[in-house]
Amino acid sequence: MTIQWFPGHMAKARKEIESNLKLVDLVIELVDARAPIASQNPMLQQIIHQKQKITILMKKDLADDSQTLRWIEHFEEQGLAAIAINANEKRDIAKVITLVDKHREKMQAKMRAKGIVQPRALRAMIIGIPNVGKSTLINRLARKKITRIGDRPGITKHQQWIKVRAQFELLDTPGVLWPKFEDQEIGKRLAAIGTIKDSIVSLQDVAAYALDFLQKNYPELYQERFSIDPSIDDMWEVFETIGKQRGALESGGHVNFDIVAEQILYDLRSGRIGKVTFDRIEDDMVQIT
Ligand SMILES: Nc1nc2c(ncn2[C@@H]2O[C@H](COP(=O)(O)OP(=O)(O)O)[C@@H](O)[C@H]2O)c(=O)[nH]1
Ligand SMILES: [Mg+2]
Repeated sequence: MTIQWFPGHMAKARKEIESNLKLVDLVIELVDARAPIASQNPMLQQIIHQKQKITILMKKDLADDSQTLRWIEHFEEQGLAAIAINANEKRDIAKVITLVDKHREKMQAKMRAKGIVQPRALRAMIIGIPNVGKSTLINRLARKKITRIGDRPGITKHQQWIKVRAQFELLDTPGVLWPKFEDQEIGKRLAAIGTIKDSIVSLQDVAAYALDFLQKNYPELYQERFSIDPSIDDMWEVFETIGKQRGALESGGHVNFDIVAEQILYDLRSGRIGKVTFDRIEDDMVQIT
């Protein structure tokens, strides 16, 4: 699904989340481990105010492990609770539950201190930009496919609580917020990892950006996948070579650059090139919001 973010749409998304926030004790913010800063919503902190938050770096199976480790450290140094997961790994889902449990214990201890003998369960909601893995994580936490009444057209959506554990309840609908699309560089990173739909950015531009990034940051992975010397930085030549290697030709024997771009991005997004992180911890343009 491609979501177009118009000002009215953004205001509505924000309002919806603000009303749901009143129902929860904890916000679970999802970001993409391949771009943990670019994939944050630029206004999340303003929207959630002082609400407790944990951050989950999703798709760690596709991200550069050494960068992921450093990002987690960086978040923790800022006093932010963060973990990285692959939503398809059971033990990673267990880690999410353990982290939420820590917050629940704190919350319930406070309630007990106020004289509440049997504190209620912790309530949480998941928030993130499109494609970050919100539905996947909700389904994994629910342990079975949830069929929501609201998924059928013409039927009013009823919000429901999923009982993840006796003491951990999760809102079944995630908060969907917009990505940072004003900044060109961030836009390219989000497009490279497949978060921003190809229709808004030229496929060839994104693929060229990705190749250039790989040449500079992951020359071995680049050479391994494309069998081209990473020092050849003429993108026309690189596209030509890859196109010929793979037979991405059109009538007349010319290389079809759109097909080449598609193949490069497919290789990248599916992890066939290797584990790659676009937001570099040493990169000082990235700012935690
Ligand atoms: N490799 C990998 N893919 C994931 C992970 N989590 C989600 N995905 C995939 O990311 C895509 C978007 O996920 P989805 O849950 O629909 O995102 P949503 O738009 O935030 O609800 C789907 O193809 C998922 O299978 C993960 O941890 N690792
Ligand atoms: Mg979804």
